[in-house]
Amino acid sequence: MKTSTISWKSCATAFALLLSSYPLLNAADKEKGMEEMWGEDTVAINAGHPSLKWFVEDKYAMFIHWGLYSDMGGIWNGKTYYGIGEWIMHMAEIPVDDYKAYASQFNPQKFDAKAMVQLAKAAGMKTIVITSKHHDGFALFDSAASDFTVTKATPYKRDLMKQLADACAEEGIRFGFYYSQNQDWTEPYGGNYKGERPAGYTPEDFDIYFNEKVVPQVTELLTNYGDIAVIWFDTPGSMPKKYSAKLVELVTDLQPDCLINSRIGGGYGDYVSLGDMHIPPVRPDVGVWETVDTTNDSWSYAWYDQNWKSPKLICERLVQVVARGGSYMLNVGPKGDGTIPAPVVEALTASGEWLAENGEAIYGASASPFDQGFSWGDITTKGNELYLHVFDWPVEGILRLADLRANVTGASLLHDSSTVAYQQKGTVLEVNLESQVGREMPLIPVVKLTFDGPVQVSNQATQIDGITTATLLAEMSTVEDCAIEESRWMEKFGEWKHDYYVEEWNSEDAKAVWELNVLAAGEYLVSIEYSAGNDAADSEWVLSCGDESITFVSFESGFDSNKSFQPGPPRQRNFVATLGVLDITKVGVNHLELAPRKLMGRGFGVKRITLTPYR
Ligand code: FHN
Repeated sequence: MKTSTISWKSCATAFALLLSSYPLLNAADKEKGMEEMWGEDTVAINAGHPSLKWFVEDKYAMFIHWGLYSDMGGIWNGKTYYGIGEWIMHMAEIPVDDYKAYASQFNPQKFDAKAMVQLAKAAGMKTIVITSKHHDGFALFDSAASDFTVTKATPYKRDLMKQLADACAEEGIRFGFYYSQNQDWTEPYGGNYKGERPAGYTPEDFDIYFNEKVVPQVTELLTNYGDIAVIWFDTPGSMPKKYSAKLVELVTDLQPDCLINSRIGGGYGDYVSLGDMHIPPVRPDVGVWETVDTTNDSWSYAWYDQNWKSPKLICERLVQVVARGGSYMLNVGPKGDGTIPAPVVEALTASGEWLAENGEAIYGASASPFDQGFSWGDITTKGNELYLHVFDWPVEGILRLADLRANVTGASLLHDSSTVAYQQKGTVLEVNLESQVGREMPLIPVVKLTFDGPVQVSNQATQIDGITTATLLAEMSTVEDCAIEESRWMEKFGEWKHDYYVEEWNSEDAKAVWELNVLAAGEYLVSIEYSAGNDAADSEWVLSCGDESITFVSFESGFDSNKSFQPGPPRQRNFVATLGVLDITKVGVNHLELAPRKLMGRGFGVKRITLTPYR
């Protein structure tokens, strides 16, 4: 990341909302914030782990959230509880005994491990990671350490994890377990137990839960199911570091090749799991990382959550993650009977067909040489090749790229090898897609460019190509006397949103500067997206580039009602204002500077500025 002053803490409103969305956090968690709960900001300390090679090359995994909550599907005692499906015990305040008794109804007769694994395979995924035990404490495997398991407490009686492990081994898919090590809502000494704690309870009694359930169960998982590729821990919260250390020791002893994600807590882990559903628009500097995402909004099945991602959107999100240097784990939520909802099967099959044709640009690919994406799509790379993933076909049929420190020797469409016209003048390349108009195209056409050497880029400035709209995000700026803050919050079915803002303008000397690489001089229509409270209304701002400038006033942007499933304060709304036309007269590197002229309060929070060619 090129910004040096970026801060990951949430802005006040969003942070309050976020904490109210997770009322189970204790006071210590609240002080430390969500970073501690996810452990996401800890750069992996074990980046030398040999299994990271496959992790980095494979790119794409299936995440599965499945348990008793899937059978409830969002309904308890005839009433729908909107929110994250697997949190229904918390949302509906289901008493521990009632929740445990529900296991007698769990009978996933339609579960077909082979079909599930084959779906992952058809989708182009290389690994499956499933919730062996989520926060509710119910184990989908046989365990001597608990009676609250699929084998002992349900009419189904068979070990679901064994079936899936065997099917993965047969089909050549890597297999891993999600395990909630800290939260266990049905264990009297577990984190955030939902019943009355036993008399004399002290927080140190977590030790009992840890030694009597976590250690034996993790041992079982790493002993009875063959080679385990990943053990995926979650919500470490304020769990003392010694427990994370103990788990690392256990996993390393039992299966040294098994990877551990950063949500083990305590600064441990072999790679970083970013915040849920976070696809960073600018390359993060956190070592090896992944984004976990869902096919809809909730993780586990809930009848009301029908916001399915389309096959194209799934491919786009995968490409964006790979283009920023990460790996993508996409979740499916099977129903209680073991079947996967039809829209998921369709979307994964169709996106898998795209990958079957275009996988060369994903598997084993490296990040784009550019730290950010483009308005038309994104780039992945391999050796001397660049792969341009065209999400939105350019209106004039031309893709313009600058600052390429190598010469193109060939251009073709990856899926059918048909040649594509191009012209390179110095470091600027124009790819001409006009002749492709009207031809049948894959979900995302990929242009494969071959160069005479590795492609290097000398500056990461946003390219202003004179054709498409360029977006300048807050996190792409360099700031002085103001700050770049992350705001993240959860919406209706548990989906996390992540935004960054330039805010906290301390003085009229403050400024945010975006570097531009202008390929076409001319007039650009400028818009700005911001949020501003009452105290910041009527601030005056100057946006300048070279000798040209625009002066404007910011208004209070108002509030949106809280869209989360938990009560909470309203969220400050964003407002988009068109500021006018800016004449950029110089080709090459320019600086777009935003500064207050009359500052009220701490000013507004700027999310993005866009520049659209005007004529
Ligand atoms: O609380 C869990 C949630 O239910 C889900 O399992 C996600 C997946 O990343 N992790 C936690 C919240 O971040």
